[in-house]
Parts: sequence; C-alpha cells; structure tokens
Amino acid sequence: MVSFLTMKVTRILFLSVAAAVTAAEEQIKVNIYDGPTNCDQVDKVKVGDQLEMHYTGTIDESSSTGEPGTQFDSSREREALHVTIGFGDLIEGWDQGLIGLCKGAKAVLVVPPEMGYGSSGVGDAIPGGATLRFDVEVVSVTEVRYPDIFDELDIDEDGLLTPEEILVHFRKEGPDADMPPELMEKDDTNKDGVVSREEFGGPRMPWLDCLEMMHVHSEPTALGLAVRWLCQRDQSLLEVEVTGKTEL
Ligand SMILES: [Ca+2]
Ligand SMILES: [Ca+2]
Repeated sequence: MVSFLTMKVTRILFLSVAAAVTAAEEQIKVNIYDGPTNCDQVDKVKVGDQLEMHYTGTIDESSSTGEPGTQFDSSREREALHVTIGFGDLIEGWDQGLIGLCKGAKAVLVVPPEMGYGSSGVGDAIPGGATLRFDVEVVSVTEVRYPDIFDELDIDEDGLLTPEEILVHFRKEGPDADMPPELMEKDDTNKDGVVSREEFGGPRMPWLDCLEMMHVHSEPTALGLAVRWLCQRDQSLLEVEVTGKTEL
C-alpha cells in the first residue's frame, strides 16, 4: 500500500518539476487587512474546500498594461461567488493566494499576469499582461472530505486499519502476497495494534508539487484522489505556503 503509493508519486514528481519551478518564480502578494489572520483548521482555506467569496477586481497600480484602478468585475453588485479551491477551476492567483486565509478575512491579492489571464487577457476589460488586484472577503469555508486510500482500506469504516484490513489490500496482488512486516511497526506509532488516519504513512511533498500534480491529475481516478489526499492530509504544507508568501 505505502510502497505502491510512493512509487507512483515519485514518478509524478519528475513530470511536474518543470512546471513547479516556473510557478515558483512568479510572485503573488497577499495582504490581509481585516478579519482574523489565524483560526482553527476548519475555518482555514485548504485545497478542495468550497468557498463563498466576495471580490472586487481592478487593474493594479503596478500593472504594465491597462488603466490602473479600473474595476473590471465585482461580486458586491451581485451575490457572493461559490468556488472550489485548488483544482485549477480558478486563475492560479486565486488557487494559490486564497490558501491559508481564514473565514471572515478580508485581503488584497496582487496577481501577476502569469497567474492571472496571461498575455492574452480577457475581452476589453483585462488587457494581456495586466497585473490584477483583487479585494476579497472569505465569507464561508466548507470542508469537503474526499474518499482516499485510507477509506478504501478501512473496510468496516471505523477509522482504524487493522492488520487484517491492510492484508486484504495486499492479497489483491495474489493469494500468497503478504504485508511487508515493517509496515505495521512503522505506521502504528502508538503501538495499539491498529493504524489511525493520523498515523497512516505517506510521503511529504512541497506545496507547489502538490498544486501542479492536482492540476495534472484532477480527474477522480484512484491516482487523482490519492494525490488530493496526500496533499490535503499534511497540515505542515499549509504552513509552508502561508510563510512562503510575499507580504505587501
Ligand atoms: Ca477498520
Ligand atoms: Ca495505532
């Protein structure tokens, strides 16, 4: 189970390196100017969350194209926007810039063209090469739990993996296949004979790799779901992302 997953992920990491490096060179600026800057995990924006957002988009004063200060769109004149974060449905500046914000936070995102609408722009309102400024408010954060490998293994759905449940997985490889003896020893850190969701092992990955991989594997296949799960389960990734931002 663990070795299978590690192998697949290593291969994807190779594929995603070039794209991840490009993304790292682009800078998004995030300035939280009102509301909480710290909150419980459940209220913090994470990949896969469903958000209710208000926003006002203008051409940023630093933009090399367009008329700085011109407003091109605002949800304030309509209803709040409902979006799913982190799966490439939004411009990259939103997918990355909103991560880690708290419910109730108001923030300004300054999005370079590479993470916005690129060199082509959108219609007359957003010319190619425009740097965009979004004044956003996180109205609500709803956590969505996606089925993961752990769920697949946890046959009786009690949130714990017994050696028997793990063995079922390995037996799919063949009637004589066995569980690697070190697996329980390694994952069952509190030595109670079962593996909890928190104990369940797996590789840790840099945030940008996660984001790139989720873009590449956004389809709900076993691999796509595994990638989402690996990225979501590791809370330390979130801290890396937040501290990696450039403050205004
Ligand atoms: Ca179980
Ligand atoms: Ca345990």
